[in-house]
This record gives sequence, C-alpha cells and structure tokens, in this order.
Amino acid sequence: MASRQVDRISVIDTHTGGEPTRVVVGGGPDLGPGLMVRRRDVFRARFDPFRSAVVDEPRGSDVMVGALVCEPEDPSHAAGVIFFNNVGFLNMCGHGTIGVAVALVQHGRIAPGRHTIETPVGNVDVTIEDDGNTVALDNVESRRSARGVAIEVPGVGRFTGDVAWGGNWFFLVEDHEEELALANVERLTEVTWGIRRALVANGITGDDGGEIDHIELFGPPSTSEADGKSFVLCPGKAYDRSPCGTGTSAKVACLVADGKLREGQVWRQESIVGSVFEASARVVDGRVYPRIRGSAYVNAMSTLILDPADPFRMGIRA
Ligand code: PYC
Repeated sequence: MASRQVDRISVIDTHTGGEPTRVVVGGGPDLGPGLMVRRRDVFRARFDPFRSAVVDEPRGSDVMVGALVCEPEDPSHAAGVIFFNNVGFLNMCGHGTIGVAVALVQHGRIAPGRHTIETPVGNVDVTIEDDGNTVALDNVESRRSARGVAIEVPGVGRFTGDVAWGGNWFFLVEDHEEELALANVERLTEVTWGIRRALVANGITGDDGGEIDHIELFGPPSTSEADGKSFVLCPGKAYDRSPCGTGTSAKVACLVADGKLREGQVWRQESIVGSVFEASARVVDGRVYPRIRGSAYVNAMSTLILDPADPFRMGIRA
C-alpha cells in the first residue's frame, strides 16, 4: 500500500466525574498571539473543521468536550485553553479545566501545585493536589442576574428559575416535578431542551444578551455525601455527566445571593451519574468567586489520524 501524508493530532483523553475532555496537546491550529477570547474568534472563523474532527463522530461523540491547549499570553501562566463541543465553542468549562490540569501533569508539562490558566472569559487558578488527580479550580466571578423568572414550556408546563453566570450562562430550576435519576435522562433532556427553547422564544438572556445555553434542574441528593443533585443540559443537547463546574459556580452564586451559603462553607453538588464536586465561595467586595474541587483521570494518550482518503476525517458535521 502506498503511504500517504496524514495529519496527526496528539490528545490526552480524561474524564472528570464521568464527563469526558479531549485535551489537544499537539497538532492543533496556529491561532496566533493574544487573549484567548481573540484566539477563540480565529479558531471559530478559520478552523471549525478541526473542532469537528476532534470531538464529533466518528472519533468523538456528542458528549465529548475538546480543550485546545495554547501557549499562554502571559509566559508566567501555565497555559491558555479554548473549549469546544459538538456544536461550537464554550466560554469556560469547569470539568474541562480540571481535566486539562490533570492532563498537563501527566504529560509532564506542569507539576502539582498552583497554576494560572487563561480562558476566553478570564484567568482561572488550579491547585493540583499531590495525587495528580484532585484539583481545586478557582473560577471566574459568578453572579445571579435574574431571580424567579417564570417560563411556560409548551406541552411541558410552567417553571420558575434563576439566570446566573458561572463562566457560561445558566437557567437554574428547582421548581419542577421531575425525578433526577439516570433512568430518566430522556425525559430530563426533553424538559430542559424545552426550557431552553422557551427562553430563546421569550427573549430571555444573560444580562449582556448572552444566550442561556445551559439548563439545570436541581433536586435532593441521593447520598449523604452531597447537599443536592443536578441534571445539566449542555448546549449541544448532551447532558453533563459531571456536576458541571460552571453550573455549580452559578449555583454557588445563587446560594450566596439567597443567604444559603456563607463564604468558605462547603456545598457538595452531585451529578446525575453520582459524581460529586465540592464547592465553596470567596467573597471579595461583594463579588462571588467560586472554588470547585473535583477529580479527573486520564483514559488515553493517543494520536488522532486525519487521512486525506477518509471522507469523514473532519468528523460528521451537523
Ligand atoms: O463543567 O463547566 C463545566 C461544563 C460545561 C459544559 C460541560 N461541562
């Protein structure tokens, strides 16, 4: 067989509380210098097929979150990162940042300890424990922008929820009658997708006009190890297997705003698959900075092959 030139992408696959992150450590596009938000614009405009090649089928799946590791703008920082998924780009990703930190340790690029990572919505800090798997993420400022917003979902019902920012925009619903169980994910997906569409139809957005593309249902925990359980619908209609780092940050902002969580007090958020993040808040001049602690594990270190003869080398794109 004649050999032909193929492109190769080096990745480290991790999961954080069951939610996968494919961390691209080599073979990624050159996005040039600058802030991650600007480099994300370049990625979106010029390299969207690369996004699809990494996370979409046949190499990936709707659940997969990709993380492109970049040279940081500030050389004293550990890395820059741009997160993406089956439908586009994320602002920030909490489970993904924990996955990136663990991948960079396993790749020998950083040691356990405290590091700064640049993201499109600002710098975050990670403190990686000596086990190389447990990471505390000090997230960007999180806030509730609207409380008790009522929404009618045609054919499903009426819900009341809060709009909050935790690095992405969330609609957080406690007022529902769904049972948060893995056996119900189809129904939970239908309800949360209906809520998302109703938010769009009613022009309800984040306070900067940002689309609310993550929906969370909350309920009682199924274990004494947690304070609450959640189902989180992601932008591309997959549900988060982890408790969602940015979603838990949005929850923390709401709990602090309601006087239900004091600075430094721990809130343990259980995911729909039973994984748990420990969350707490630092409050500076009235601003809430969540800390999310969880564990990630490496599943694979591999090379993606993009063969020019393969009709689906750039993924199956919607
Ligand atoms: O952990 O922040 C998160 C996240 C966002 C989307 C999927 N996971």
